[in-house]
Order: sequence, then structure tokens, then C-alpha cells
Amino acid sequence: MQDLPATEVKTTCPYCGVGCGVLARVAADENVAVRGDPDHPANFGRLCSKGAALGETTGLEGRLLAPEIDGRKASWDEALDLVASRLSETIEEHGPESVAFYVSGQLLTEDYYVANKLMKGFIGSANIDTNSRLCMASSVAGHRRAFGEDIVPGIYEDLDQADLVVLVGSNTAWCHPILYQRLLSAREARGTKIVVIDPRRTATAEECDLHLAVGPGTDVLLFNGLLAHLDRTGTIDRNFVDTSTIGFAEAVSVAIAEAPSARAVAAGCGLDESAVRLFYELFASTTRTVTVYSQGVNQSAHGTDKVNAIINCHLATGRIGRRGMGPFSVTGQPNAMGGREVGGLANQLAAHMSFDDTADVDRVARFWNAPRIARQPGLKAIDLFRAAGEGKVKALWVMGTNPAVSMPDANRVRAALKACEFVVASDVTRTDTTRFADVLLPAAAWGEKEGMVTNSERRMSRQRAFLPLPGEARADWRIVCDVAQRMGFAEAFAFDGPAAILREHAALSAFENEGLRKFDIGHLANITDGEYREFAPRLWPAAQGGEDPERLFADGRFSTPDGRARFVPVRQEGPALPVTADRPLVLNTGRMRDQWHTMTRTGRVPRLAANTPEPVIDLHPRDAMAHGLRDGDLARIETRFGFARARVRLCDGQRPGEAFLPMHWSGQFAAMSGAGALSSPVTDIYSGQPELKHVPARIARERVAWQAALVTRCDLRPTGFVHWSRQAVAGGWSYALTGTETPDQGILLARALLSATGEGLVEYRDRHGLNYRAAALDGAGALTEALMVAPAGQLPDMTWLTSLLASRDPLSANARRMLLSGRAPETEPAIGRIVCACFNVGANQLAAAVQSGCRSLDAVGKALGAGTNCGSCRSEIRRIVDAYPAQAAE
Ligand SMILES: Nc1nc2c(c(=O)[nH]1)N[C@H]1C(S)=C(S)[C@@H](COP(=O)(O)OP(=O)(O)OC[C@H]3O[C@@H](n4cnc5c(=O)[nH]c(N)nc54)[C@H](O)[C@@H]3O)O[C@H]1N2
Ligand SMILES: Nc1nc2c(c(=O)[nH]1)N[C@H]1C(S)=C(S)[C@@H](COP(=O)(O)OP(=O)(O)OC[C@H]3O[C@@H](n4cnc5c(=O)[nH]c(N)nc54)[C@H](O)[C@@H]3O)O[C@H]1N2
Ligand code: SF4
Ligand SMILES: [Mo]
Repeated sequence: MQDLPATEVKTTCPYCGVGCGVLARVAADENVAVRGDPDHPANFGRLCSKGAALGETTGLEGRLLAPEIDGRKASWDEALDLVASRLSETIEEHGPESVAFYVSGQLLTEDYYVANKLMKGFIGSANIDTNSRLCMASSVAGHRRAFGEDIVPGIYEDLDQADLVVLVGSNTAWCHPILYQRLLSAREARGTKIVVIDPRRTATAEECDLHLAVGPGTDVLLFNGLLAHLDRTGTIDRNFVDTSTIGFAEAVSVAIAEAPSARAVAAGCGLDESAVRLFYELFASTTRTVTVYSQGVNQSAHGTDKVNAIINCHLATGRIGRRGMGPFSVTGQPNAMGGREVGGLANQLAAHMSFDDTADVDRVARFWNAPRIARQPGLKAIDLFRAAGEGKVKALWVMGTNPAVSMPDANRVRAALKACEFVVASDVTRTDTTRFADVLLPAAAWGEKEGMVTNSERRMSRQRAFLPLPGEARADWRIVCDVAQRMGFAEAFAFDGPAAILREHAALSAFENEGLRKFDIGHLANITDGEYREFAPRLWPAAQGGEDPERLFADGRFSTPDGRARFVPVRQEGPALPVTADRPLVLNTGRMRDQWHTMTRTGRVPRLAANTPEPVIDLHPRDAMAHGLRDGDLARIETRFGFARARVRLCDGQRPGEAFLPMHWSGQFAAMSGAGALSSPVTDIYSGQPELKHVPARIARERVAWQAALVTRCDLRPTGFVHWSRQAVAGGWSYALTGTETPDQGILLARALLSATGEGLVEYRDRHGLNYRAAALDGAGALTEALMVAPAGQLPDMTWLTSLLASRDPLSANARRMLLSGRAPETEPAIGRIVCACFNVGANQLAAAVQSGCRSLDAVGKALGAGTNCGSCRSEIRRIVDAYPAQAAE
């Protein structure tokens, strides 16, 4: 059992790659209180809406607390024996390539290290891939092509010191919020210019100096045009190009041929020529330029080329490895970088060594004492699930990821999980993926586990436990080691804790390194358990006891055999799957501000659900009109891979011809609203990363006859409805249900979801059988559930009933009388849709504050607190402030 400290524990946020430091403690009332760690160099005390709500995610509702075999509870011994024997038997019978692991950038470094060591070193197959394949693989491939090693050269300070920051395919304001706030503070201090390159006018774009709404997938052309412009205008750093790079002449001649002028680029990218010129001139004239990029670049069939098109421009200007400049691929997951260090991708080995070099393979084999080590790359995610579907992979272990939702062509992935003979899932909760598991292993969650993560700037930070392990949950590293030992590899997996694993990982990074690999954390090879416990955030590489070297490639030497970086000539390709008359829309997918991935944790937090309570698809008004859709209509979206339903939201920040669907809604939160089923499994040939930002789609209105709203204390998964979605609310859940049946049938269907029956239920039904209302109270007279069913478009507002669910107080006689009307007895103004999730401030409150004299972001912040914490909602607040009639303000 761990020793749990009584005071605040320094740990790290388990969400995005910014890697913010968090101070967490269990308060006297047993609630978990969190705040930003003022000493952590990633965030200096700030947290975004998701980080600030971490204390609300540590409850045990829905947690997996014991191992299960075929749906029945089992002991750990039984479960581990079964996993080990099935893996061993499968390998014995069908060879090592018949088993596979699919892991996650949300595992801690130590978990990741042992999973990789078991598969590549001891099972002898490289069939371990990770959700980072869907996330960072193109950046990894681009870095290796250009630098000879997967290195992110820059650090966060570069954003403070830059004069121009170009954000490419990155909705930083929502996805790396604290980094974005840091950038905005730097702009205040030094006037940094911000350019956003994204087909959508995102919250990030709304705050920037120049937004280029590029046509989807046209970034290579835009950056080729930039390289040609830099050459034309004499902005090339000849000295750097001559001494530190190879291949400039070819890359630039391809760029000139591909993108001869700003006009040609503008036409190809669907932009104004003047905007393209402005961007090129800004870039050419600003030495201190950082280009930040993420999924709009990586998740593309040409993602690796996009990465190199960007890096080419930085190499040409020598803007790399120096203060305030460089290409900067920001990582998505909390430990995406740690996963790259341990070599968790199927085509990497370990500690930045690779299968391409037999000396590397021999070196790792000697270090691990692993004669059976894999010598070839393994299956990448898309191929791995395909192989599982075809029966080639017969045993699959999924850890810390939810591929049934997050993989493209998700219906096929589900079919593969179903077809696979033996599926193991390690998770903290039940998910769409765990439904397919033969063995379910309960993993320790954030707050319960100990280990290391590395953020986007290569800063290693500790996650620390401040809660006891609940039920029988175990840390992932321990589960993997337990299985490895039972497979006969006891000696190689005899770790007594994460510190021992980290020591080995550090030693491997330094083993016969001699400066060949920049990833070297050898100074941690002898870290004591005590030092590990106290470890303070630190960048790698760091010399033995020395200072952090901060930026990499500062000396103009790269990790290639000759020390020079490579220009990569790149050509703009057309979309892998072009739109057709039949599927005329490009469907783009991605993230929302307050949800994390498949919502297994954030989806349970009421204040995070409030901003966007149900699945919506954003459409330009022109496209909506062309398809006969209005704001709020339920739509069916279809691609050649599958379909989904979501409510239409008109949005003039969308490029005409392109729709946007969030990736978050799994089967746990909605009937059929997953982006995964629609998304394309076409991959980039270099990186194997799928094109999640581009798939041709059609959209049509879904005929709806009735609607229902149910608020309840119960955690339900309705079945048999054309569409449902649910939202966490204080005290329970709020369900939105719809159907195509006649309203009387709808009433039957919806009523079946109620728990109360007979006398416990107060009911009302109109004469025509069209409207139905019901409510139930507990013994003390507090509301437990309320249901309203009505013909489409006639549903009463549920705000008051939802608030009653939260209060748990017995209802007044007055309130009881009004219950079935759904209207509060004394009218209190509704606060409106939640805009500021940190302080729970709604749109109506903001509008009222503006009305009563708060005419700036700061004034609103002073009055209501809104926007003053994480800042993610500032662009939305600004819109409300700006909407105040100009004449009234005079
Ligand atoms: N709130 C929140 N934050 C998160 C996460 C989350 O789930 N929720 N997840 C984390 C993870 S794992 C990741 S990987 C990051 C992702 O962070 P981001 O990459 O910032 O997020 P996305 O929304 O996936 O995509 C970014 C943008 O790419 C744009 N895009 C689409 N196609 C193109 C194109 O062809 N060219 C260009 N230039 N842009 C294009 C999209 O319109 C979108 O706005 O976020 C991390 N942070
Ligand atoms: N259409 C579309 N699809 C996408 C994307 C997109 O933009 N569009 N983005 C892609 C990207 S960039 C990413 S990173 C992926 C993310 O996709 P996933 O990795 O599938 O998403 P998560 O919901 O974060 O899944 C993490 C799982 O691990 C569990 N978990 C949490 N903590 C622990 C732990 O300590 N141990 C264990 N064993 N389990 C734990 C959670 O409950 C959850 O089930 O989605 C990808 N899919
Ligand atoms: S920016 Fe937000 S989600 Fe990302 S690490 Fe910081 S607090 Fe967590
Ligand atoms: Mo990601």
C-alpha cells in the first residue's frame, strides 16, 4: 500500500501535452481540491477548464474495480494466468506476429517502457502500436526525415520570445489552452504577431492578427510558396544552408515549380492573394518566428510532407535551435513525448533507436539480454486492426485507449475486435472498447498512480498519487510485469516500482550512445527512490548534474550520419478521397474546448458538459440552405465508411463546403454520433497516420416526430431510439431523446426509461396522446426523475427541473404543484448556456453584465470572474461584448 501524504501533492495534469503542474489534495470533506502549481515551468500556476475540473473526475462511479473474465468477476491470479497463457499459447502455435498490443500516449513512461520491452524484446514481435499513430506519427516521420532523429527542438520560452507565431492546423486556444494564454501574455508584452492557418475560424483564429482559412489539405502548397518567396526575396540564410543542411537546391526548385507566385498559391489554397502576400512578408521579415503545428498538419494523407514543408522554411532561414524561433510540433496527449522516448510506435525500437539499423537492434538486444528481440517493424494501428479482423492477429491487448471510438472506420475496428479470438482491455472504466474484451483489467487512474510524463517541450514531470488504489485496481506497469513474469520472463521484469523502471529506461538511453542520439537521460540511471519521489520538472537532455541545454540543434549539428539536416522536396497532392456530386462536403473532425477524447472522464463532469451539451455538426449557412437544413435540425451524416447523427449548428466560421464534427461522442454518451465511424482509414505512406481531417460526406435532415427530455439520478444507456444523447448535470444525467415513431409510441418508448412506477410517479397525458409528463420524488420529497415527451419542437424548457435534481431538498408544495408544467413557481432568470466553465457563468449573465455597463473583457472579468482563470472562453466573451449595439455604447 502506498503512503499517502496529507498535504498538497505536486503532480501533473493527465490531459494535454502542455503538461501543467497541479497541486492536489484530499480536503476534509473527502473532495479532491486542485490548483495550478505556481512553481511548474509549464503553467506557473494556471490551469484550463479541464485541468481545473480534475477534482470532479476522481469519483468512483463507473470505475472498474475488479478484473473480469467473460463478464464475470475474477481474481487477479485467474485473470493474469489466463492472459499470460493465452498469449504464450498463441505465440507457440502461430508465432509472435499473431499477438499485438495497442497502447496509448496516456500511459506513463514506465508503463509504456515495460509494454514495449515485453512485446519487442521478449515476445519478439514489434506488433505494439499506439494511439500516437493517430496523433503524432507524421511529426515523428517528418522529424526523422529532416533531422535524423525524432526531436522537437524548441521549448515554451520560445513562444515568449518570438515576434511571430504561426499556428498551423492547431486550435491552440482550446487544445493547448495554457500555452495559448502564455502566447497572448507574450503578445501583450512584446507585440508578437499571430497567424493562424486553419480552414475554420476557430477560437484561436478569432484572437489572431491574420487568419488564412486554407482549403483543406493545401498546406504543402502554402509552405512551398513560402519557401519560393524566401528564395525570391533573398531571405535564405546561406551560411546555415551551406554548413548545416543538404538538399536545398532541389527542395527550392520543386517549390518554385509547384508554387511560382503568391497568386498561384492563393488560387490553389482558396485564399486571397493579399492575405498570402501578407503572411509571406511577415514570415520573411521576422527572424524570431515559431511555427506551431498539430493535427491539421499531422492527421492527413500527406501529413509527413506537410511537416517537412514547414521544416524546410525554418532550415532555409536558419531559424532553428535559436531563441524565439523554430518549428514546434506540439504533442496532444500528456505523455505522447514519453511514448516516443520509449519507442512505443511499431516502427521504432526504444530510446530513439530504430529497426533500420541492425547495430541498434543488436545494441538493444544486448542491453535487454533479449536474444529473441524483434528485428522488423510491426503493424501500424490501421493495419494492426485490419490484421485482427482477418484473423492474423489472434490475441490483442488494448491499454489506455478506446479504439472502438477513436479509430477511423470505427465500425470495422469494432468488427475486428469482435472477430479477434482473444481481447484484453486495461482501462479505468467501461467503454465501447471494453465491451469486446474477454478479459478486463482494472487500471489505476490519475491521482492513484506514480510515474513520469514528458510534455511537448521535452520536460519530464512526475505524476504522483494522492488517493488510495480503489478496489483491486493496479498500476499499468505492474499489470504488464505480472503478465510478463507469468510468460516466463521473470528476470527481465522483476521491477519493484516505477523508479526501477525509469532507471533502466535512462540507462538504455545512454547505453553506447556517445552523442549519437540526442535522447540521453543517462543522468537518471542511478536516481534513488527518494530522488525519484522528489524529482522536479526537467527538460531532456540534461548533462550529468548540469544545466538544461534548453534548445536542441543550437550548434547547427543534427542527428544524421553527417550531422546535417535534410531538406525534403515536397509536392502538393490532391485529396486521397475527393468530394463527389454524391458526397459534396468535406468532413473535418477534431476537438471541443471542454471535453477530452472519448469523454470517459470529462463526460461525467457537469460543468464541462455545459458548454456543448450534445453532439453538433457545424455547417456554413450556405451549405445548410443547400441541404434544406436549419439550425437545430437533427441531421444524418454519411460517408462511405458509416453514418452518424448530430444536431446542425450554423456557423459562419466554417468554410463553405466543409463541415466539422467533434470526435468526442462515444456510445456511452449518444446513440450514433461518433466521428470515428465516418472517418477515413486512408493513411500517409510515410507515417501510417490516418487522414482524420478529410472525408467526403453527405448530409440530410432526419425526420423527427417526437422529442423527449429526461432528467434522472440514474446512469442509463437507452436503446431503441433513433437518436439520444446525454449530458452530466449536477445530481445526475439529462437525456435528450428523439424518434421517428408517432408521439404515442414515443411516449411508450421513453416511459420505459423511468425507474419509478405506479404510485411513485405523478403523470400527465394530454387527451390526444401527444404530450406526456411524469415526475417522481424520493421518500424525503426530492426529485429523482422527470420526463417530458412532446411532438417535435414543442418540448418545454427543462432548466428548472434539472436544477431540482441537483438540490436534493424536499420540494415545496408550490413546486410540487408546478412540477408537471416544468415551469419554476417564481421566475428566476436562467443563467443561459455556460460560457465560462471555470466560474460557471452563463451567456445570459454575460449579456446582462454588458448591458449594465461592462464593455470590455476586463470589466466583465472583474464583475463576474468569467474569463479570468483559464481564459479559454475569452473569445466567446469578446463576441458577447462586441455584440452590444455600438450606438448604445456611445
Ligand atoms: N479540449 C481538448 N484539448 C485537447 C484534446 C481534447 O480531446 N480536448 N486532445 C489533445 C490531443 S491528444 C491532441 S492530438 C491535441 C490536438 O489539438 P489540435 O490539433 O489543435 O486539435 P484538432 O481540433 O484536432 O485540430 C486542429 C485544427 O486542424 C484544423 N484542420 C483541419 N484540416 C486542416 C488542414 O488541411 N490544414 C490546416 N492547416 N488545418 C486543418 C481543424 O479545423 C482544427 O481546427 O489536443 C489535445 N488537447
Ligand atoms: N475522427 C477523429 N478521430 C480521432 C482524432 C480526431 O481528431 N478525429 N484524434 C485522434 C487522436 S490525436 C488521439 S490522441 C486519439 C485519442 O483516442 P483515445 O486514446 O481512444 O481516447 P481516450 O478517450 O483518451 O481513451 C483513453 C482510454 O484510457 C482510459 N484510461 C484513462 N487513464 C488510464 C490509465 O491510467 N490506465 C489505463 N489502462 N487506462 C486509462 C480511459 O478511460 C479511456 O478509455 O483519438 C484519435 N481519433
Ligand atoms: S492546458 Fe489544461 S488540459 Fe492541458 S495540461 Fe494544462 S490544465 Fe491540463
Ligand atoms: Mo492526440
